[in-house]
Amino acid sequence: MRKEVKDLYLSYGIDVEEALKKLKETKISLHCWQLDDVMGFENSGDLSGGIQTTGNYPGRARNFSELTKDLDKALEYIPGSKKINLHAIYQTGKIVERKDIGPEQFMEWVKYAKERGLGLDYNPTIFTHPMMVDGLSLSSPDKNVRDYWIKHCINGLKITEMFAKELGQKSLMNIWIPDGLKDSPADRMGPRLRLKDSLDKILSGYDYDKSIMDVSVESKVFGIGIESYTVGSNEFYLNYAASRGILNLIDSGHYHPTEVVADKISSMYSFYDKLAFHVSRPVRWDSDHVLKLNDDLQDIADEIVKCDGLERSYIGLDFFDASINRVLALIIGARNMEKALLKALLNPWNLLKDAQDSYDHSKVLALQEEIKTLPWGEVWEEYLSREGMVNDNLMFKEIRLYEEEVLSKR
Ligand code: RNT
Ligand code: ZN
Repeated sequence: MRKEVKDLYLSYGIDVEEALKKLKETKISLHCWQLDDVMGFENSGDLSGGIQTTGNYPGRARNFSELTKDLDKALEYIPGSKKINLHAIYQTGKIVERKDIGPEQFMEWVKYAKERGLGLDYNPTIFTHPMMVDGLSLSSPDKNVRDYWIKHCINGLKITEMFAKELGQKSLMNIWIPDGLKDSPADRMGPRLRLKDSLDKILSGYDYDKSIMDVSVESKVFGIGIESYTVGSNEFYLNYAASRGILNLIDSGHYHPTEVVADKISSMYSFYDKLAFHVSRPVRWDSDHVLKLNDDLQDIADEIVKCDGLERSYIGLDFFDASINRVLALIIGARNMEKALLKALLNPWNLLKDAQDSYDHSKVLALQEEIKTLPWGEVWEEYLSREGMVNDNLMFKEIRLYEEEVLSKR
């Protein structure tokens, strides 16, 4: 990186070294499910629960060894501190019934993470399963169904706590359920009260160590085939999380297209100490396209940085595209998250804030536009080289090679 670049940023009051340090320390949780189209290792059949992968690109990882091989490849190109985000369906060894999945089913993952200095996060898998009767789980009118998934989640708390203990890194368990209705509900309240009760039973079902792990709930606006009513709506989970002292997870694909997701972050941090994210990219009905470095992503990164939220956020990614090289998709999405955070860390927020507070909106506009052309790309290249990683151009060529040599032979 040229000295002129550092000096230029310094003239805006920005210390490039400080920005690079913060970026390197910020943990990004890489979702393993981009690599196998959310299939997992249970052979549970086609994905269901209002989510869908489209495309049939060759080379999908079909088991633990292929998935970790692809993950290792992706890790070679994703700078900074990383965690891996797992779902219950990625249990290994002798496959057990979903409700019985416990810490033993994740020891291979712990070994994998330990060897690489990675953290792990966990998600109960409450979709693609026969006990999702009529598509319902924790909000089902059938007590057997609710109890089944309550047990699955209580075991999840134990798995998550084990991850945190074994790896010495904080861990998140996130609960997302697809429960909802295709057409106008006759009863909106009943399912919500049942969901509330089920969540209470989960949280009181195991006394997990709150100093090393967190639990979050993830709302959604609608799903495919679940267009008219989502039990776990935004208001439902916001209030649930606030009243129970747990986290609310913001999936950036789970709001109405005209809502500005980034605007929610400062509102949330006004009342919550910590926040969780699934950073994604919604397109039409789909909430899970690969992250692009677009304004939506930049706004989210800017707000996290401005709210001093880097250390108070669980930043997870959530997209799944089966129509392109899956390893490349994971790398590009993760690199874009890092790029957005870097750009956010290099922006002179204090100057902008001062201008706003002194009613100088002309200066706000001028400065906002001026900083867009600062040479952040050169800082990005520097970051990659310090991390021992090749640039985007070479990365693409090398992943192409991996595709020829490994993925296309599957
Ligand atoms: C679905 C939710 C959920 C899943 C993953 C697989 O709409 O975003 O987080 O994508 O858990
Ligand atoms: Zn999500």
